[in-house]
Amino acid sequence: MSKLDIITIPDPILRKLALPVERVDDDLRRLADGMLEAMYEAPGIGLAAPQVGVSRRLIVLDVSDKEDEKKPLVMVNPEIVTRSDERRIYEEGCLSIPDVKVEIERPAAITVRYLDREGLQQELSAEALLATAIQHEVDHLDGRLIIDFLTRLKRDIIIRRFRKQARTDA
Ligand code: GNR
Ligand code: NI
Repeated sequence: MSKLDIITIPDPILRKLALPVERVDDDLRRLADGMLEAMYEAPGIGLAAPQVGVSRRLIVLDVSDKEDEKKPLVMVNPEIVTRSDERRIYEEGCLSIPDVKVEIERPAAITVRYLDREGLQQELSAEALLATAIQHEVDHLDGRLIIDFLTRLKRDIIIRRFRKQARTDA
């Protein structure tokens, strides 16, 4: 597949509710592989389909250390089914909002149910960085971004900056 571009704010695709994937077929696996490639190249630890302009419920992740072997994860129609009462605060970045970091408090541990790349249902318990990353990616599928955790003033300042930049880049 030719290289996928990662879109940035204020592209409206990032704000749409992504639709469920209806079939896990070769086309979908090709898309997932392209997303993994774009994620590793960026580099990032996760990527959601809307970030490559595809409004479908598909995410890819890899939180392994870069010296260790790769541990790619593909999750189709992910659904967070349990959330711990314990919270953790982590400074998150987003490939669709370059150079912006936001401290976000989320459940420290979750269980996520999803279809794997063969279309089989899986359930995974995650904590630490993986739990944070999965929640960040599922937020993308619902059109939610890390800047939504800021005050409206701070969010609007960032959006204005990217809008301006998009005009000068064009
Ligand atoms: O690469 C990424 N790093 C990251 C760091 C902390 C919390 C979440 C993330 S996900 C991000 C890639 C991205 O934008 N995925 O949607
Ligand atoms: Ni992101």
